[in-house]
Amino acid sequence: MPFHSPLATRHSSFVIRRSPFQFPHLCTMKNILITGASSGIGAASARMLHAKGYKLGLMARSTDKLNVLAAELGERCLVLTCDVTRYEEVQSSVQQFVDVFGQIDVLINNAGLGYFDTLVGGKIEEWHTMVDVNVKGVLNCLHVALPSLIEARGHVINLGSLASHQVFPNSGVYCATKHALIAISDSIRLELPDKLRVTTISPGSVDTPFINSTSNAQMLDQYKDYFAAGLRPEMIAQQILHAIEASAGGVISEIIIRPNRSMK
Ligand code: NJP
Repeated sequence: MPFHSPLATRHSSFVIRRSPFQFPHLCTMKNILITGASSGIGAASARMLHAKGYKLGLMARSTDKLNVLAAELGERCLVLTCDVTRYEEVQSSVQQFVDVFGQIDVLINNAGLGYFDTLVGGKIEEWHTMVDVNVKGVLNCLHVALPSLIEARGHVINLGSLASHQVFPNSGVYCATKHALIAISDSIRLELPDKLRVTTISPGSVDTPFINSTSNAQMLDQYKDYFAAGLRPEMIAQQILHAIEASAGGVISEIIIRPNRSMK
């Protein structure tokens, strides 16, 4: 069976191949589970990865949006309705994915949200939800997927943020949740260096519906143009693809990407 990879270069009628054994993961790095695939960065990543031939598990709560995306993409997609804060739902989704595709080669922990507010004005339910989705949701997915990922010598990609590295006003709890992802990524790297690759993708503001979660009307007004002028989600998808496909030569531990605010 021909081995098609980024290392296989077509010259008119023949294909130059390198031995799969030199780069064993390229033979199997096919099945990608994306959380938060119904919108923004997750949906853009699904489109880009699908175009490259990967098989995808599309996870989110919004079945209708996932179905629309899956219909657009066609075959090689599995819709997995799942709230990442519910461990049993994550278990069931991961099981379905493994039943259909065999193993998880890449887990993209992308589902997340942020509510902009001051510490004094912040709502406790919103703080809890950010911790539940951005931290516990990632841990739920990691815990359930780890055995399959290890078996596959796979790759975990965590969606961090500039807020993983610095604290911004009016988003202190969000920043805390994104700081936690650095610790989670580092612990994977330290404990499983010969079994898993791990990459943290840390973007600045990205033009997605992300900011629309903010319930404080004044904050929404203050930030919405800032996010609208942010990075395109396809730019983040491109970094995810790069992290997956570049891993033949080395592991990309982290990509930090900021909007080019000098552009008009
Ligand atoms: O946001 P959005 P982004 N269970 O709102 C899903 C980080 N980030 O693409 O369940 C399962 O378009 C939700 O699906 P649904 C950010 O922190 C962003 O911008 O159907 N899924 C949707 O698919 C996040 O980690 C910016 O509502 C749940 C997705 O999450 C990641 O990028 C900057 C869920 C959110 O899509 C993607 O965000 C930055 C749950 N309980 C980092 N709750 C930025 N946009 O500026 C939510 O540095 N989802």
